[in-house]
Amino acid sequence: MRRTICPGSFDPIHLGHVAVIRRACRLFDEVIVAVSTNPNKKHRFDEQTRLRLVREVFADEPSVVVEPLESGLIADYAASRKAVALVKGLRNGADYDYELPMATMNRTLTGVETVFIPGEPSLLHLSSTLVMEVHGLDGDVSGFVSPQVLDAIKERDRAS
Ligand code: COD
Repeated sequence: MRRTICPGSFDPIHLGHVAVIRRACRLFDEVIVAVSTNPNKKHRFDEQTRLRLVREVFADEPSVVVEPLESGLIADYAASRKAVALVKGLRNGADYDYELPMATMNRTLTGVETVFIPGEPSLLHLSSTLVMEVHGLDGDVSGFVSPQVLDAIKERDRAS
């Protein structure tokens, strides 16, 4: 069983994330999508909502397991789950420059490899921040997120 971890804040998950995770499913037997919560950051969606949305989006993908990312080193988390690799999506050179030292550090710490998957060309412009900014300015984001996520974004509007 070859297991990998796709970590992210997924605040919220968008189609760029989904494309990378689906490709990871073709490379590994099990893909843990680990949803991170940074106590120093104000997330747009709480952890339970982000977990629920990722689970709903991948309800058709039996190899996906969704769980919260435990605090501490991601390399230790990967070791605790017996994952052979972390998967990171790359949008551009800036993502690569940010990720490369972490990949080397993680491999040095516990031997976990990092597999970089180049983002889907038509989705490289997507980030959760940009999706929410466009929505906040009344732009149509239905082409950038799954229907469940669009519903959650509209629900968040109603609650605010
Ligand atoms: N196309 C392809 N990939 C994309 C796209 C897109 N349009 N958008 C985002 N991605 C990728 C990102 O590059 C990232 O790999 C992943 O999807 C998740 O993205 P986000 O935005 O949800 O997640 P982030 O950027 O907030 O990252 C959260 C992490 C937990 C992954 C990050 O904080 C991290 O790596 N922390 C490591 C903590 C640690 O162990 N530190 C010590 C390191 S040595």
